[in-house]
Amino acid sequence: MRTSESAYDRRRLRQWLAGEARADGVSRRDMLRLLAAAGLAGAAPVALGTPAAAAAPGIVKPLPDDRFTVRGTNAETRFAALAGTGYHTPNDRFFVRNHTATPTLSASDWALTVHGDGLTRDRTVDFTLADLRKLPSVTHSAFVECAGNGRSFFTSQQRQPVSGTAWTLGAIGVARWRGVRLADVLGRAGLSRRAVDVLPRGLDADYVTDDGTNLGRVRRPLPLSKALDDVLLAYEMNGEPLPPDHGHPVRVLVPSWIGIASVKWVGDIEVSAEPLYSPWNTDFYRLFGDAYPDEGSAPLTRQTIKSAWELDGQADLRAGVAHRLTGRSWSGAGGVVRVEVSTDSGTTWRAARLHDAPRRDGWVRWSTHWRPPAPGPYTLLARATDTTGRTQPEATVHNTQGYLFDAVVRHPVNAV
Ligand SMILES: Nc1nc2c(c(=O)[nH]1)N[C@H]1C(S)=C(S)[C@@H](COP(=O)(O)O)O[C@H]1N2
Ligand SMILES: [Mo]
Repeated sequence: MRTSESAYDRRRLRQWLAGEARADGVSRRDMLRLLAAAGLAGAAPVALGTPAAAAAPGIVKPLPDDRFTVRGTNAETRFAALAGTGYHTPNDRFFVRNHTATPTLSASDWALTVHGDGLTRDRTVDFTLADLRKLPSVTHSAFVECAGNGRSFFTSQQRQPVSGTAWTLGAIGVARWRGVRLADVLGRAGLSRRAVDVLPRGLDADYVTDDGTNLGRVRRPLPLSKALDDVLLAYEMNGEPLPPDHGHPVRVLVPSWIGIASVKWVGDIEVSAEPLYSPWNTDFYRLFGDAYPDEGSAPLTRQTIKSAWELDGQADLRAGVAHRLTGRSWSGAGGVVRVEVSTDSGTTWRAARLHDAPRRDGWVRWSTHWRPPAPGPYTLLARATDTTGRTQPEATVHNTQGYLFDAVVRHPVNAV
């Protein structure tokens, strides 16, 4: 289709402008001519000649190699960089998942528009940041975790193909969020008894898929019951104004649900008397595959259960010496009450020591001691159980987009 082709082309050109596309063998003059033809003239290319791996395109904060692994427009936290950092993930180590790029928004110009036929008299109400700050504030510790966190293990452990960003386990962070209850804002806007769905939408650029389809701005409907329960409009993260990459000035924060629900840079919220659909609760964020119906599972909500060692893969550990090894486990269904670890590929298991009380929206830190008996390769395993009795299985049932990986991850290390 012509329109989608030209949208794709414009997107690529914009990527080139941002220094994120390679144009090997094409002269700068030719690129500028293409830009002019696409109506993008006047925009100045940045950082021409920067090595591709230096940064994730569109992410504002620094992404040093020892803290992040850059994956396309996203940055994954390295678990090894969390060792000793405390319960909350520092903002400078918190993973970033961007469909496009972090927009530059000014807090003083920002306003949230609440609208739709789920409001009394179908009105439209605007809230500035100052308006939100006048409402009672709430502080809540909660993880944000991408639905695709752990996706790469479908391939590396289960030999199954999946589409999407090949995260290991670092597409999660826990922060102390401060903001206002969405329920309070909807109440002030005038919620009608007919309201059923709430659709927050980001102010970042339209998302254009790899095949050139423009899906519009990131938006995902939330059932009213969840919206009125524990959802926040957050303006602070770990005691600081929300950083640009995490939704400045205001994001939605949906505790215990998959990350896509927590829309960043929220600009408007539609309140609807009918159920709403967007690509993010139809084509994406359902389970598709042999084990699921053709239309996919119901839209995904709660996160699943996982564990991670605070060690790089293939980390070197000295043989014959006792090491204190640490990690974290979490579950969207209930707090983690038990973590078992194995240092011999799963032959024997023992309990890890837990350092936090179980909390559904957060994680528990744990530790264990291990003396690698002799030099050579070893596989470390960790398996969590939550308050609902759910435990990590040996394998996750396959789904084509690689969501909700919950199986025990095999973590290779080398005793040296
Ligand atoms: N507006 C907007 N909101 C968004 C996204 C986005 O690209 N644009 N990504 C979503 C996804 S898929 C995830 S996992 C989380 C990531 O939040 P973080 O970047 O603050 O870690 O934000 C969600 N909210
Ligand atoms: Mo995500």
